[in-house]
Amino acid sequence: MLLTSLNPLAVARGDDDSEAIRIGEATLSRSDILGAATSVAERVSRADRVAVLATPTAKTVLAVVGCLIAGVVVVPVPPDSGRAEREHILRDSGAQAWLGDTDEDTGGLPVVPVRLHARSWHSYPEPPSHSTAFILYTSGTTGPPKGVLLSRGAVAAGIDALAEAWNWTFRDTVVHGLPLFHVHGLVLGMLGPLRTGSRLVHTGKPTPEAYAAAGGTLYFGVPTVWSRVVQDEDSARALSGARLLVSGSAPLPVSVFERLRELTGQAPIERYGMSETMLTLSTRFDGERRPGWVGLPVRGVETRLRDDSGADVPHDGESIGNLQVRGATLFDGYLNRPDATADSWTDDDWFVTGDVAVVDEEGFHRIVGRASTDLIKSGGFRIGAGEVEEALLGHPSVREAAVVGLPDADLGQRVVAFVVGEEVSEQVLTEHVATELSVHKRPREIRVVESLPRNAMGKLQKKNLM
Ligand code: MCA
Ligand code: AMP
Repeated sequence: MLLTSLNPLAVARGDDDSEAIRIGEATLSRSDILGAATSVAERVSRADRVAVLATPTAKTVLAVVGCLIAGVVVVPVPPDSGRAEREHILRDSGAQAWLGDTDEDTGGLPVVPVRLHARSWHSYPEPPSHSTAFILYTSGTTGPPKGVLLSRGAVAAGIDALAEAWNWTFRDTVVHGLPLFHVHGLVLGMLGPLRTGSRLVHTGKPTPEAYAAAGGTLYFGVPTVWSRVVQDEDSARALSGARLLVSGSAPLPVSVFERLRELTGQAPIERYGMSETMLTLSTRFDGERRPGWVGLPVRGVETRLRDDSGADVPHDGESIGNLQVRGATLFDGYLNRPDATADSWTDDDWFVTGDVAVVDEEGFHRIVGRASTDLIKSGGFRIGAGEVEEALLGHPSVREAAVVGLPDADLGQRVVAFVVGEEVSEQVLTEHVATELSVHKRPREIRVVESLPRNAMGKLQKKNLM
């Protein structure tokens, strides 16, 4: 078995004709996936990179796997991405074709059809492990989202490290209902099952009822999903027979951790990651699970804590430092952004996560928060305050805007916009952001103010808005 292979089907095990993936209305066996995805590979193989409209459907699975088979870079496009965001993703990535519905805004790209029943058994050589598998767009504190370059080797290493930490095997049935355009749903949630040979049930929306009905062994969710599960006690109890309940993408409140343990009889696994690093820290299937803590570095990853002057921060369970990581799961930089890429690494080649953390004597990590208040996590989605402010300023009624993430019991943080302007309509502005960027980036609240808090130099004091 090639550990660096990213043809996920190269490590298929078991019965090729039984159900491998259930998603939307479709069920696919491994042999369905291999045949139909290879047929996609034949149609895209002359391209370098293509856009895949990442709806939670069988066609997305086939499009992604087909590109991986052919060695063509996949640029997942969030289905709800609005005009400005989609235009940016398509232009910045240089995508040459569009795999997905044609009644969408395809940015003028030629459309390559994905057919569920097409079959090809052509065999493609495995591309080098350093070649790019995905360009994933993710928000920064300012400006439009940046394209994260993830190599085939990094993706494979990331999945294999989690397989080891979670004892994840072909005996598992993975269940989740996460979007297929981020690492969580796409890499862990879709390629993970294919590479480990486990079955996948994608529930569509990640509702408590759908999770309860899915009958899985390994459940993935963002904290918002788990917080909704514990409010539906019957659904939560139905998960008692699962092997592992895994939470990540944002901090899991201790109260939700405890409630999950009470209702299901098992403590959830918490793990930490980023689009740029994939998953780097996790508690283990056979190790301690401590509420509020995300565990140990996964295989192939190292971490360190540094203070603002670059000095080591002691691992005493209390001292807070900037979390830096390095290892096999890291990205290769931001597309077209050498400046941002250079800023993200230290001189001695550690990636600066932008998260602050503590580490205890046993090497257990707790994420304390982010160094910048301008990156918001809402429902597990990463949202840059700057991009929302820019979208708001693009509306004629807005003169000034400041966006912050305020605590929210359901979403972790909710996007709140403070705006100065004339004849501001909250509904119009919310809609404007939802259609320019994407629906989850829309402010959940707009507060119209006379002026924004600024210091004597005129610099915005966001802390005063939080
Ligand atoms: C509301 N809606 C609108 C508008 N307002 N539609 C258009 N325009 C509007 N103005 C509709 C939405 O389309 C949607 O409809 C519905 O309202 C609910 O939207 P929303 O409130 O945003 O969603 P939610 O139901 O509250 O979603 C909660 C969620 C979601 C399911 C937990 O936040 C989610 O999927 N999060 C996962 C994020 C994730 O995977 N992050 C991973 C990145 P309809 O229901 O009809 O569609 S982190 C990562 O990858 C790293 C590596 C890691 O560590 O994992
Ligand atoms: P994204 O690039 O969308 O994956 O977002 C990455 C960010 O999500 C990280 O930098 C963290 O701030 C946050 N994050 C991911 N997992 C966790 C976790 N288990 N606990 C706290 N924050 C997390």
